[in-house]
Amino acid sequence: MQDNTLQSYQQRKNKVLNLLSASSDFFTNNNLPEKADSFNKLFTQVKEGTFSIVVVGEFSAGKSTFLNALMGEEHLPALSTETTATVNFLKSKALSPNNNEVEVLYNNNEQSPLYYETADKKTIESFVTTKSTLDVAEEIKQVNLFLDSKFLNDGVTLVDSPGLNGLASGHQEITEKQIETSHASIMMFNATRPGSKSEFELIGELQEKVDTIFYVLNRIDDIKLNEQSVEEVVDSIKNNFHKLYPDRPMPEIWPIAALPALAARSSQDVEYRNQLSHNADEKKQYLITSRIHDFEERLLRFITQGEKAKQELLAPVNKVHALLNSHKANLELNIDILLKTHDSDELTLQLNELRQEIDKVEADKLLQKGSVSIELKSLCRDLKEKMGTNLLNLKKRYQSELSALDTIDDVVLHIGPKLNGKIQQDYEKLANQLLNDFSDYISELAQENFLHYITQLDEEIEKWNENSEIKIVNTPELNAESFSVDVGLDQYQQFKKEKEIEIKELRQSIETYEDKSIEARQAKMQLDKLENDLRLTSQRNEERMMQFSANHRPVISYEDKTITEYKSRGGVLGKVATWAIGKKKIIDQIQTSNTDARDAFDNDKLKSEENNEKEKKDIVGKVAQQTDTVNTLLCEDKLELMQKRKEVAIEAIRSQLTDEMLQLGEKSAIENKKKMFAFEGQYNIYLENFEDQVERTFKERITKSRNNVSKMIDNIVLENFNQLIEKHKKEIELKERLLDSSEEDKARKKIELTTQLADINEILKNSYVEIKVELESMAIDTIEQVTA
Ligand SMILES: Nc1nc2c(ncn2[C@@H]2O[C@H](COP(=O)(O)OP(=O)(O)OP(=O)(O)O)[C@@H](O)[C@H]2O)c(=O)[nH]1
Ligand SMILES: [Mg+2]
Repeated sequence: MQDNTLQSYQQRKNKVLNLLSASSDFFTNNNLPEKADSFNKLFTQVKEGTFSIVVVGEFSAGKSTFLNALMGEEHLPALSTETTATVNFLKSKALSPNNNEVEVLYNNNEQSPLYYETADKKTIESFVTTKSTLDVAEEIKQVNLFLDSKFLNDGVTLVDSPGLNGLASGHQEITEKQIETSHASIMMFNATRPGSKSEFELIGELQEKVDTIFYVLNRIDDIKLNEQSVEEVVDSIKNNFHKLYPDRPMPEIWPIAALPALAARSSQDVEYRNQLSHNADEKKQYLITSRIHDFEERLLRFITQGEKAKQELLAPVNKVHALLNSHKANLELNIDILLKTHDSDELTLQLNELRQEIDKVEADKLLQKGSVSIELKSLCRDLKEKMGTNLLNLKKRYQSELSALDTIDDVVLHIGPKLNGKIQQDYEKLANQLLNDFSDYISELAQENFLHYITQLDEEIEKWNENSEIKIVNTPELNAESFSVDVGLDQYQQFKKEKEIEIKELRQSIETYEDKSIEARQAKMQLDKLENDLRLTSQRNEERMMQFSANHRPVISYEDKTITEYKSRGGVLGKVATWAIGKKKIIDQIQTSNTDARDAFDNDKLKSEENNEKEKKDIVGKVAQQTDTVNTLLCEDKLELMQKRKEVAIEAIRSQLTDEMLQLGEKSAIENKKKMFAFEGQYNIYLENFEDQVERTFKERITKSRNNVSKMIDNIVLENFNQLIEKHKKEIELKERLLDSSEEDKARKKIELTTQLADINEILKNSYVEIKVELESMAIDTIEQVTA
């Protein structure tokens, strides 16, 4: 259904374009290029006609998220804190000057625009958000994103604006200015804190400046449903609306949830409910929760069928009618003259009428001159008054910025940098804005009263605007840093550093004591163990020696033994006998004793004794050595005492530091108050200085301009009246000439004029009537709906 409406809108637009080009052709063919030209201008205007819809609301209402949801991708950065810092325009991709998706325009005209191929969030972030390293509100004029979207067809521009009521400076002005140049607006409430006072103030301003306002309640998925239903929130906004604007019809309020809609549509990851990716079922559910579809349909209907579409097309059609008709009347007049020339009395009568007309024009000329200057005077009076109020508001804003700060350090941080130009620029901007209003107003005045001469007037105003910018020349000096409080914080920091070193050293010695204490404990334990070993060894030795007690000693054993001996016989005979029969065999019976066992026992005992002795000596040696070690170490108790002393010392240093800090704090609070007071005084003088200069220059400037413009308009009026008179005179001449011209000439002229008339009638009867009827019968979608 949406695409159908879009299609029929495009068809109608084509018809209007055809009508315009047919009219232009007509004048070109008949040698009237100037007239053809104004149709050509209308043609381009309709073809490229832009229509801007600005999204406004407090910060974090979800404006950027909503536009992303509409586009189906996350192009614009959206964060939980104040984010958007300048206006971003979303336009049709077809309008990109070089097929790039991003165009960054700077406030400083000398800085050439930047282009980026794709509108990804990261690129855009650095030019539009409060997180940027640039002072975005100050440096960036606007960022254009050229995207493919059905919401951006036919010259529609969607505008994301910085949130109102945030902390950052400059945002309010940017948004307010954008509202003034927009054709329609989407007012976005935040369902988590709906209907604040400032929101309704904003609505008041919107109602004055834009014809069409859509009211959208975003973040309905954030409402705690156990506390309040969506409908209750909607009703509470409606009630407030009715209280504040009782005469206005109750608006429709569209509840939506932009974030889930975006999460459902985006091809990239979008964080929602602490989740980065979402499955198809979840996405389906998100779209239902978001309720965005209904509102989108409504918006598209407005763009393609509503007041916007109708006006945009009807205005040029009416213009065609007016211009063709006027030419037609002229033709008819001329034909009439041609037909009636035989009647010279009639012609004389007409000539007299024309002469009277000239007199009337001369009188009008004087009247017009006077009325313009009266109107201008009252305009200047109004503007001066407005200047006064704006200046007061600006001063109040800067003063309240100061009063929101507590310390001079904060002042240095937040206001300090602005003293170097920013405040001055704000004052200049304010003056120049009003100066612009002045010239806009004059343009309007010209539109209303001198429509025929508008190009001439615009050119003059343009020239005059070029060198009219107000610049403050006399900049007062104010340096926030010179108010800085010095209560010896640096010395304190130095002192603190030294003390901290001391504490560190004390801590280290506590640690050494701890180590030592562990060492002593271990040595003592080791000694205990050795002494125990000694005891065990002695015990073991004793047990071992028990087996060597006297009654275990083996006795000596005796045994009888027979000993056979061979002995040589004595004497010669003996010798002979020995030689003959061998030695003499002697057999002895003897008793022998056996001490082997006893000796072995004694031997073992000795060995054991020696072993025991050695073992004992060994361990006694170790005990002696460990005793020495233990004696050289400090005892644990003593170490603990020393540790405690150091801890007390640390405590003392700490409390000294705290005392110093407290004293310093008191001193600095007093000093700070004094300095804040002094600064405030100087600051007010500083602001007033700008105020005086701006007010004076502005007054001088507009008085001078008023005189110039008056003169200029007078001249133009005069000149144009003179032209009119001239034209009448020419008519007289023409008629006089006709009286004398040949019948042949007249016949030729008649044919020429009748053909033209037929052509015009053709256009008016066919193309014009068709589209006119179609447009008039087009159902207009009105926005406001009485539901109360
Ligand atoms: N739950 C939920 N959060 C949302 C919704 N819309 C926006 N948010 C979140 O609200 C925060 C603010 O959103 P933005 O889109 O940056 O709001 P903004 O109005 O553009 O804010 P400024 O640029 O500061 O004026 C972000 O954290 C968004 O994710 C929504 O429908 N539901
Ligand atoms: Mg934003």
